[in-house]
Amino acid sequence: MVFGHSDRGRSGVVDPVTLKILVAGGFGAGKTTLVGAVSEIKPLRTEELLSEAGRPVDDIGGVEGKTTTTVAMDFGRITLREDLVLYLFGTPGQDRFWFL
Ligand SMILES: Nc1nc2c(ncn2[C@@H]2O[C@H](COP(=O)(O)OP(=O)(O)OP(=O)(O)O)[C@@H](O)[C@H]2O)c(=O)[nH]1
Ligand SMILES: [Mg+2]
Repeated sequence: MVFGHSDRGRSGVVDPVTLKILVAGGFGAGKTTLVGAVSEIKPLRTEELLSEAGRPVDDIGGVEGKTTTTVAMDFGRITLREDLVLYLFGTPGQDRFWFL
């Protein structure tokens, strides 16, 4: 669904207030799982397989069974009311993406 500016007087449609929520945390904390679990749309995911090159720098302690990681941003959406929409962004968790 695409939101744009509306003319309330003619169409009766109200521009929703949109709030952004950033889900941040360490590697494997469950950010992607959270966004996917609560989003009303199919979430945008940027999962890539963990690589051999990343083995020396990516700490998978505690989540040894994890095979992929977020490399850009997750995105999801929740419409709370007609005029109130949440945009959910999930950050990558690996240290090398800390700048994001
Ligand atoms: N026990 C438990 N496990 C969870 C929960 N949420 C997610 N997991 C598991 O923990 C792992 C977390 O995976 P992700 O959701 O990809 O974690 P992430 O924080 O997005 O990981 P990165 O993007 O790689 O930093 C997965 O194996 C999930 O199945 C939770 O609430 N409880
Ligand atoms: Mg993730």
